[in-house]
Amino acid sequence: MAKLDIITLPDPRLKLVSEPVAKVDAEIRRVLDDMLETMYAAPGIGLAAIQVGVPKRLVTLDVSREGEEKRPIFLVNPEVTWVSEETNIYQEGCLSVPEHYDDVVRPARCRVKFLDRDGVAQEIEADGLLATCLQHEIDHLDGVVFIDHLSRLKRERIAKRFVKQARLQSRVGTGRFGIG
Ligand code: GNR
Ligand code: NI
Repeated sequence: MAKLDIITLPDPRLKLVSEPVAKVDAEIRRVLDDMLETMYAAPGIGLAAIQVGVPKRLVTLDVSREGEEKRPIFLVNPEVTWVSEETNIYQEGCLSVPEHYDDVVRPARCRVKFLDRDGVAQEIEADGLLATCLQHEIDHLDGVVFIDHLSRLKRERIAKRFVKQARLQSRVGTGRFGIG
């Protein structure tokens, strides 16, 4: 297994619509295993493949609590098949939007069909944090980040911060600024 680098805003790849996986083979399983290692190391409770620069419809997830036995879930080509009318508000964060957290309104429960790590079709019904995280990850597969659910003012404020930070980083790298 290998730990991969996680891309952050304003990387344009976060806006890509990821491609469905044709066959769950050894190469796909290797990407899933590397994603799980990357997610646990971050640490995060979910990860979409595009967050490590792979535009395929792959997700890893584990909402087990610290000290509990780990319960990793691998999802290939996940699709939301049903959402509740009832909504829920969670303070969300994202490994691709480090250090920003805000309330997001989403359906409180959902059903998701997917292929598991062995390529077998599964369907799960979720509520609570799992339902939120599933929707957050499937959003990533469609190029949507949680800040897209916030008001335009909040979204643009956060986006601007990351553009500014990226500009500063590139200047340090070229030695034209600061101590770089
Ligand atoms: O680690 C994560 N925590 C989290 C908390 C609330 C709602 C969603 C998430 S997902 C996030 C990891 C991540 O960025 N996945 O794409
Ligand atoms: Ni995320």
